[in-house]
Amino acid sequence: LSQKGCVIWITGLSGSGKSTLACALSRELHYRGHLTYILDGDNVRHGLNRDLSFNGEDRAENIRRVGEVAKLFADAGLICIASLISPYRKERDACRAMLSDSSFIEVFLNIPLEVCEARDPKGLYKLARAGKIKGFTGVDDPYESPLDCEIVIKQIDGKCPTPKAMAEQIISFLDNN
Ligand code: GGZ
Repeated sequence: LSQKGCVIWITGLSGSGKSTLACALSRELHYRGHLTYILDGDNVRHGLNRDLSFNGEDRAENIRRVGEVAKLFADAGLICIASLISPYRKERDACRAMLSDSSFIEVFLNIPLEVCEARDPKGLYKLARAGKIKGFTGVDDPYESPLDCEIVIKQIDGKCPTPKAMAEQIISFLDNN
């Protein structure tokens, strides 16, 4: 694991566990002596991006701004963990293009919609199915899976890996690249 900064970009559906993974990863990296910073979609939307809605244009701008800020952290030598749905391939690729080849690590948290929906930690899927939230990712708004990302995390024998196991999968990639 090198000391230079990078961006670990976690993409996936609402309820896939992006924020939990970001926290677990941050903790494991701290144990190993690294400085990290988490940019979480849900949090950033309360401050920097509080002017943005969930329409297509605003989601694209949300992704772009988080990409720009993530790059600043990486330039400062930190491991920046960005966790947002980031449903559009084009915008994720634009964030990748801001950084050098090895400094953008895209992680697809590939948890099936049914599983995310069954978890429904904030009851948002229920509201979306009832038509009370319009344009909810995976329900009536698109999610474009990465085609060629560095890391894919998925269920094994129908079970999600623990956050720690997911974090270790990412760290072993960093160690080897
Ligand atoms: C998707 C929504 C929506 C809609 C509110 N679609 O699971 P959460 O609750 O805590 O995280 C989701 C968060 C998504 O913000 P992001 O900045 O990650 O999204 S994006 O990258 O698409 O800009 C969800 C909640 O906000 N939420 N409305 N319509 N998720």
